[in-house]
Amino acid sequence: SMQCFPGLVLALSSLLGALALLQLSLHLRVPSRYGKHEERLCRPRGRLPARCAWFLQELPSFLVPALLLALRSPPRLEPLGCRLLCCLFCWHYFYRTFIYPFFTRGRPFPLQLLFFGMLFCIYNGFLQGYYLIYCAEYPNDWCTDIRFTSGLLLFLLGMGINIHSDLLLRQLRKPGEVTYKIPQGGLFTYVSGANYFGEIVEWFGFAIATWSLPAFAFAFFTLCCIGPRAYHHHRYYLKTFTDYPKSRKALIPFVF
Ligand code: NDX
Repeated sequence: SMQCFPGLVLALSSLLGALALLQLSLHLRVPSRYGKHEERLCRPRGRLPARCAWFLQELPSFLVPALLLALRSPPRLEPLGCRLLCCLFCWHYFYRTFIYPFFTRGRPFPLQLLFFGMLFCIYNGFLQGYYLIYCAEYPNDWCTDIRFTSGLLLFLLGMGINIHSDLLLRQLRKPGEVTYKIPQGGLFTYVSGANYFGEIVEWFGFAIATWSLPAFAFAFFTLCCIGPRAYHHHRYYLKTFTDYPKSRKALIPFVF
């Protein structure tokens, strides 16, 4: 049966950090080509409806850690922190896999990115799940540690912002519509990338709560991946809408 190999965790986390830097260097200037940054009507056949695409892409991030948690024998009962944290991760991806895709009104998603996105989700789902189920050691009172409680609070706050902002974006369109409008309300009052801001806060909260290398590597990846994307969205809005709110920032309210 499986056991903890600390070297494997270190290697996979380092590679995740390296992928973050690669992602940053590839997409700081040019955005990832999906959604509003995909050239219109190019490769019409190489796409899948947004619903299927997001479902398939994010499913492994839910399934892999959920299976690791369920199948570990003997089941890991101590300490509580490990299971709780693994459940938090799965909870986010339950939303992203089983709820978000069924309501999205997004444009068809490029197959090629879907393929890499799935690989990424398998990789990260395995790393986070494997670490928490097989490697992590927490004192039995971790749930009352300031890192756990403040991290959990940030996680919940970020998740709330992320889900609320996803909802506001979805309401900009009627079913079947694919046009872009100026997002309004919630944190969009302050930033163009409100959903991304929420997601970044969420994963840094998770990293603080787990206090682990894999979780910090993933938070860093998230920052490198969707941080620049928020900036590209912001530039797109400024270019497209002459009446775009002048005081709105790209990612961080009042700052950047
Ligand atoms: N999926 C994370 N790199 C990514 C997919 C692509 O979950 O190989 C990262 C994620 C993957 C990427 C993933 C990782 C890196 C990959 C990349 C492909 C290549 C790359 C694998 C896994 C790679 C190397 C080589 C380095 C390994 O039509 P539409 O779709 O634009 O409609 C949109 C709509 N909308 C509007 N509607 C009306 N008016 C407007 N003004 C609108 N603006 C937007 O709202 C969508 O339907 C919806 C949301 O759009 P958008 O663009 O704001 O968000 P989106 O980027 O689609 O993300 C959706 C949610 C969001 O909450 C975000 O926080 C979360 O997913 N997310 C997204 C990306 C990554 C991630 C989280 C994370 O890293 N944690």
